[in-house]
Amino acid sequence: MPDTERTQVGIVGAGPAGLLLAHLLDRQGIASVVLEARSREYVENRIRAGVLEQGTADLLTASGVGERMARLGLPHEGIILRFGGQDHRIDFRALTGKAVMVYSQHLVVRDLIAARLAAGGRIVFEAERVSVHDFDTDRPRIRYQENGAERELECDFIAGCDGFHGVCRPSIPPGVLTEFERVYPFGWLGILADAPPSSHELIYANHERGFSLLSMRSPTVSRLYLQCAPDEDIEAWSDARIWAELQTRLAGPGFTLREGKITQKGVTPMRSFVVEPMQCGRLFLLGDAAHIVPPTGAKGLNLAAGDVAVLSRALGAWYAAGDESGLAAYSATCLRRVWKVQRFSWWMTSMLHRFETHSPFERRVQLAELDYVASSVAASTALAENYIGLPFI
Ligand code: FAS
Ligand code: PHB
Repeated sequence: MPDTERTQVGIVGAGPAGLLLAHLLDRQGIASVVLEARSREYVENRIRAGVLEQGTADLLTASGVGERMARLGLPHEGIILRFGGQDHRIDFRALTGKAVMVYSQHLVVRDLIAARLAAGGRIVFEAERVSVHDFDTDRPRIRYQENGAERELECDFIAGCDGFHGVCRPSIPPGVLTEFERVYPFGWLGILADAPPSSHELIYANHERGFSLLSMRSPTVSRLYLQCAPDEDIEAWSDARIWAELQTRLAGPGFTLREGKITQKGVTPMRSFVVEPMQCGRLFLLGDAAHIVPPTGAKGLNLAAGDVAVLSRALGAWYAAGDESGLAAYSATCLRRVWKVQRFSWWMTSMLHRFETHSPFERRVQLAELDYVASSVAASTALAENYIGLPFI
């Protein structure tokens, strides 16, 4: 017989969604247990997103985990669109009064793990064979193995925060979910390099040879991406070849791209994905478990934070007053924002990447769209208000 433990909310996954949810629930006096398949060392060093919307940064600060972000985060008041050999700055502060925070996802994860453990929170790392059960009843259960021992977690609710390849979404019976997907004919080859960022702000470049992005992680670490085939073999890309391609695609007026030691490289395929609804009985899906966006709009992590804001509020109302309305409306509330963010991420991706299937007419229309965004206050405001982040609720 497995050892049985009881909590209020069982959370599968210690990425940004699962950890932020556990943190916000704890601040409402709601107990949770987080079950994570990987080691603490692995999740704390997994390099992914780099841009926090104003709402996400404010949520971290307001909930008491923003100290290191305040010290190391880089506030950014705009981005640069580079096309046709020219630069066009989108001024977030002037257009929206807001900004974004460049702060690496793995540091958000470290900050949240530290806060949970300092508060006595329970995170089971290297949990194996996690499975979810009876979420169509009021006594859902999670089974797993810890150091080879069978365990069972009894809870009131299960939060599926286990990412795109997790176990929770596939555990929902056939016929309940509808999937929406668009797979893009390209991916991103991303690098981390010990090179001071060559620009104070992010540069999104549309070049004849393909898209590239200059981002950063700190005053001494650059994060750069270039569009590649979705199944690109990273072994075919020497450091010299990567830098040469970035030099070509990021060439701009008065711009010099500083090179340095590449410390990490990888290829990420691109898709847009949404599942409806984002809940089934007492199982709720959050973050990448429910939706994936192409990273062009810097939205993946921020969408996860939005889902957490909605569910943590709804669970708080249920425990405080038995109010079920927020839980019943969880999917509809999240999906309104999810689809607007999907649209923006699809639009940024379509506008900035080279499509081999584009006719010469479509290529001209794409360049005209960039020119319109760069030259119209209305169009650049629309980009800015989506980039800094739509309201969570
Ligand atoms: P996560 O995937 O971060 O976390 C899920 C967690 O669940 C993981 O720790 C996983 O180990 C765990 N898990 C999975 N299955 C489990 C099981 N069966 N049992 C227990 N635990 C399980 N977004 C951006 O905005 N900008 C970017 O540049 C960017 N780059 C990315 C690069 C890559 C390679 C990937 C995969 C994603 C990238 N994203 C980016 C998106 C990414 O940041 C996600 O949106 C973000 O991690 C979402 O957080 P979570 O929903 O918590 O999912
Ligand atoms: C990053 O810094 O990793 C990053 C920034 C902006 C994006 C995507 C990725 O749109």
